[in-house]
Amino acid sequence: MIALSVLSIGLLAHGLLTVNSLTQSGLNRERRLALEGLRSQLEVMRSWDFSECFQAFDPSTSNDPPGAPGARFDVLGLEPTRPGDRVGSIVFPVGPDLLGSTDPVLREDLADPALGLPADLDGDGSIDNLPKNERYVRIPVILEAKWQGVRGEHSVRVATWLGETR
Ligand SMILES: [Ca+2]
Ligand SMILES: [Ca+2]
Repeated sequence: MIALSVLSIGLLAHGLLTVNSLTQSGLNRERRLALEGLRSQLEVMRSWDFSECFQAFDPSTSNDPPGAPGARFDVLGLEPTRPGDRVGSIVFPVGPDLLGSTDPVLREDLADPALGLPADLDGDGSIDNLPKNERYVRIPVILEAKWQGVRGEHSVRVATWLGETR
């Protein structure tokens, strides 16, 4: 009888373990899809004319070059956390324009360690508070995927730098 109980507990534990590892493998699969989605979005961004990269992928539509994809993107195989939303987001270091425009502008003087700032983005050797939208030689960027997965909401993010490649 004692042996049977132990066996039952053993089977139960095994059953839980199987469910857990199935869930875990589902989560691992989702993470792989998310990272693959971020990698391919980064390729899309790197294929753009670098001088228009910020304008094409920032959240503002008022500065868009023709065909600008914007700051949100889909990730193949993953569902957004809210219906009608998109899984992927692009985050640049933007802040208020001290010269007066209403759209947030690319800034190099922000205290944002996650993006590696402050840092000289226009290559003039100093860090100031002027907009760098029109003149930059490198930009830090964070790509994030946030999705509704097997265990609820999940997200992964990668931080990298974009620069002139030619
Ligand atoms: Ca734009
Ligand atoms: Ca500078």
